[in-house]
Amino acid sequence: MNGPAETTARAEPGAPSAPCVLSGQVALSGPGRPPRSDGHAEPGAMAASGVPPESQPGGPSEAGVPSELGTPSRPGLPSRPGLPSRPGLPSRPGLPSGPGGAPAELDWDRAVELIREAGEICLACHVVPDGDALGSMLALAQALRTCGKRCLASFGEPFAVPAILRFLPGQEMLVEPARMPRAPKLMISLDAAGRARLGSLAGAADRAGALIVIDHHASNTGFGGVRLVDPDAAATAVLVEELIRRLGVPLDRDIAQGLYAGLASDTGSFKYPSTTPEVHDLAGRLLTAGVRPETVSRELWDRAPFDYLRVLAGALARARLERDAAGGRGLVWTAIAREDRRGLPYEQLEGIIDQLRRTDEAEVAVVCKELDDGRWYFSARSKGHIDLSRVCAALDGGGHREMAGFVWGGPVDEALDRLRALLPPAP
Ligand SMILES: [Mn+2]
Repeated sequence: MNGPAETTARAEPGAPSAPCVLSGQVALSGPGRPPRSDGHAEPGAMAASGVPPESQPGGPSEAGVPSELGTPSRPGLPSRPGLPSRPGLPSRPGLPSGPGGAPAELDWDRAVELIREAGEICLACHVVPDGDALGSMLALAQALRTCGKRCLASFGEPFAVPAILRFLPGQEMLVEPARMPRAPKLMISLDAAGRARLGSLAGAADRAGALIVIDHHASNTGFGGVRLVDPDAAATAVLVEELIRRLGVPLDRDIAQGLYAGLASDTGSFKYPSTTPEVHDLAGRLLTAGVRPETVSRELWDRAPFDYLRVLAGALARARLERDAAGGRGLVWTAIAREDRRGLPYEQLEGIIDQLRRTDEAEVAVVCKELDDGRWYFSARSKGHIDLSRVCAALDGGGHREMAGFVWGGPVDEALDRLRALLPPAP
């Protein structure tokens, strides 16, 4: 873990002398920057504290449950027209704001204003951060540092950056949650659908003089005084990029890297239906800023210790196909007990579901993974015909239609029986 590293106000080396718009004037778009519009992907549903992003509030709330990447999406939403390239403009006519739509123009303005006035800014993302949570937070932290702000970034215990995210720049700004101010003057919450998702930092959020919430989960509970929440955004990174743009901070490679990690994570490597033209536009701008997509992909998904191959082989060898399950649509599942892990950390098991869900004969894929504490985490995927968020909600978990999960304290077979019974019959 990175040691506590309180950053003091300083400009990013090589940054322009006045990279930020912090005095109320407008921020011009960078030269050559294309007009921008938001992605309109389905949000990730979110969970109570410590539960993977595929789980919803109301699910189990233990910290230490790993996160799963990606957010499936709801196709067919109309795209929104491009946003103005300058902040402070009147709100866009005809565009929704508030719950269910884009953030209100007023909230963007208030966020920029609060940041402008702040000396120190505390950032927090959800516990057991994924690529979007940590990537978005570190990108914003670096942008704020460029603006000359003292910036502390953290997340609730367990305070450990997942191995696959250790390549993200800006981690020198991470501090242990206990070192965050008890009552920050300005706090920004990222990718957390509710205060509980901030874990041990929820209290600091409650006590903050001002709380800006940046999130894209439909299940967002409505916390925070200034809400940059857009359930149609493909990732929190999409919203952070807009905030950074409104602050007038140019995207450098390190900032872009965090945003790209968020975007790639929550679109499943640009494979989910949340992958809109706007998502690719943003990805293009991030590549222009210097991101190497092959590097990010390799770090996030395409590397593992050799033992992983053995663990994967075992999980695949144990896989069972139940063609008659789910009303004949089929279920494929496997289980990975702690002793099957060969000492690999739990987080290393994240990609195994992606192998199982290839199965043509099964609409539903499930990987049952034993947690370090002996409970089991069930990762479930469907191909869209079955709404797994409902199925898993009935088991005290939750998530999205195509990606959901739940934690189970009893025997695996018992959970599988319950799950089978909850899968809908043939149409
Ligand atoms: Mn996200």
